[in-house]
Amino acid sequence: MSLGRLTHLFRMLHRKCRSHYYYPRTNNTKSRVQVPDEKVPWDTKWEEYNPLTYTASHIVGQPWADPDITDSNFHPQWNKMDGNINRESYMGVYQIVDSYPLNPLGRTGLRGRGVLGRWGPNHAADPVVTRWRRDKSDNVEIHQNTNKPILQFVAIQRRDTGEWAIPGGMVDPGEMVTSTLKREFMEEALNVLESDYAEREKCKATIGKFFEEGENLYRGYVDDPRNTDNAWIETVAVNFHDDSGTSVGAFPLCAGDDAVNVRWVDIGCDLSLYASHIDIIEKVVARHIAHW
Ligand code: RP5
Repeated sequence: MSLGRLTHLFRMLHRKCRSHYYYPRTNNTKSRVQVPDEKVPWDTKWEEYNPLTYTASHIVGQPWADPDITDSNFHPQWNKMDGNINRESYMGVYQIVDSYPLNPLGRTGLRGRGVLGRWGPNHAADPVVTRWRRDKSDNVEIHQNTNKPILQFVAIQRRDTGEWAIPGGMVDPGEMVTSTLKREFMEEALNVLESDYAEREKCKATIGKFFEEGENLYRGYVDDPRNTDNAWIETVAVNFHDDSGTSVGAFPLCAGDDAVNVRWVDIGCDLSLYASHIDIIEKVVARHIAHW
């Protein structure tokens, strides 16, 4: 087996959602069954597997969340568009077992929905906004070890875990992914929610134009710590690159909404990021032949 294929399989095992004993946002009260690598695939028999079922009480009844699977008025259309809710997975057709959708990457050590709104795939969008790192004379900086230019991306620090991340967010029902990408970037990295009408309109116009030229980087599963056996996050990640650094690259950043900090971060292989965002960042590096 090639090294590339081995690396791919290793990553496909989803780790972040198994690596914490306690499920996020539960004050260490809801624990996961620890799932060893070899027991992750559903087709590996594990008869004693009987994890906790947990759905956070604060999501019950929210307009953005599904009802309980046992609700007699809930008739989800799995693996397809369900009205304006996208229940299709980028990972292919997922199984439904005893009425519950099964995580396509395998066991996570927790049943239920956790804090996720949807059973099955929860669709997100991640804008990867990049520019070159430049010195005081405005020359692109080259890394002395790799002899490649250093790429930077706009990263936010998440309020929930404190980790640095791509400023992504969930796709609202009926919303185009292109709109989610713009909305999330403007809310989390430019704080438009707290700007006045005139500023917001100006920002929308500039971002709208800049976001016309996106390059698809990735669509698929995110190894998010909130994933469960029956609910998981998938994303579409798109790169918006400011080559000259004069448009969005020169914009003043300001953290908003779910972000407590925002900044341009130098990209390198030693970055530590939320969920599996480092895998998305690695793809943008390959696209621009940048330092890694
Ligand atoms: C990640 O969580 C996605 O890649 C996206 O960045 C983010 C969406 O969740 P929220 O930031 O809305 O909590 O899995």
